[in-house]
Amino acid sequence: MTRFSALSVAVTCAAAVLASPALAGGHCDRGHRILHRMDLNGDGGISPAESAARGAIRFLRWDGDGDGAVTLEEMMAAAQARLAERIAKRFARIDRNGDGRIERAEFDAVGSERFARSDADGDGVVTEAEIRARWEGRGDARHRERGRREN
Ligand SMILES: [Ca+2]
Ligand SMILES: [Ca+2]
Ligand SMILES: [Ca+2]
Repeated sequence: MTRFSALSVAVTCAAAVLASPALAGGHCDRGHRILHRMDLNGDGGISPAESAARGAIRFLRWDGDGDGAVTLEEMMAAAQARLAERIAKRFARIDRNGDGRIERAEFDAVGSERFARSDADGDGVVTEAEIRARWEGRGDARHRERGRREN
């Protein structure tokens, strides 16, 4: 998604969310998250200055050597750093005893727990509604996590 279309979604969803807050947890969830991230002064809308500020932060993050230009290598390095951070966190979550190895039992335990969390009503079957509810919840969790990282 280009920055412009992300902004359009955010603005459209902001209007919908303001009209009906219940929509915030539905199909506008992504737009709502984008809006929340970009609306720096919290007035419920994204100004050109806020959009530019968001872009400037991303540019600074990408411009590893700070020479005012982003090379492909710098963009790759930024992406790899993010990916490495994500994988390290995931590894730490699965490696329950922290011995630096994911044993099969640790791996299987995570899978069983994931299934149990998804099967909200505990009937032994994960339905589409349960999957959807879980993904919407994850979206909120990621939003909170991102908010923590950026603050
Ligand atoms: Ca550079
Ligand atoms: Ca382990
Ligand atoms: Ca179920």
